[in-house]
Amino acid sequence: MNEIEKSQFNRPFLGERVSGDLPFFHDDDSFSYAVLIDGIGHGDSAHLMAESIGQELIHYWSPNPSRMITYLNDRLSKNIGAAIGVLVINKNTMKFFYSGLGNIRCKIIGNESTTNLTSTDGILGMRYRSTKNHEGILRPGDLVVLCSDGISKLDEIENWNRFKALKSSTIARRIVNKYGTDLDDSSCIAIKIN
Ligand SMILES: [Mn+2]
Repeated sequence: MNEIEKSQFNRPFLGERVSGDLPFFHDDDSFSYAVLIDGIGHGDSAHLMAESIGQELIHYWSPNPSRMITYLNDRLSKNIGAAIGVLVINKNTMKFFYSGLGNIRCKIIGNESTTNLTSTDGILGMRYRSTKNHEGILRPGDLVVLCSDGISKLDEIENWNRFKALKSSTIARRIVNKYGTDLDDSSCIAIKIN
């Protein structure tokens, strides 16, 4: 079985104590999940919003991330809004599904090519649209990166092979430190298939 090496790094808006981004992971026997939530605004209010969405989400793990986002949207209380990206990996087959709503980027850097998985335009809880599931197969050597919109210029990275040689924890931290802005929460999930 392939090893799925997952890490995240989360840096608040400059001067804030807490981040309104919430990257986190979950595993069950068959599936490995990675979730990135970007609560609207920043500081304490955005942080609490992202936390409350995360708390709700843990009741709806499903191999179908688009369905997870729909369930979640239906159950959120008013005045809660966020962007969200959900990646689900089948640990036996390495088949993945990704679905996103709002400004979350998901990039798969393979040995031969790089794929950008688009998120559907909208805002969880406030401006819902049903989201598309992207699917594919992950292979040893692949790197998956999920980023909040505090990270920019990811497309300008040309030498991904240098990143791929690093540990996932180093990749996530480097991407935030190098490509994150001080004027938004910046977070990154890095997943290496070993
Ligand atoms: Mn943001």
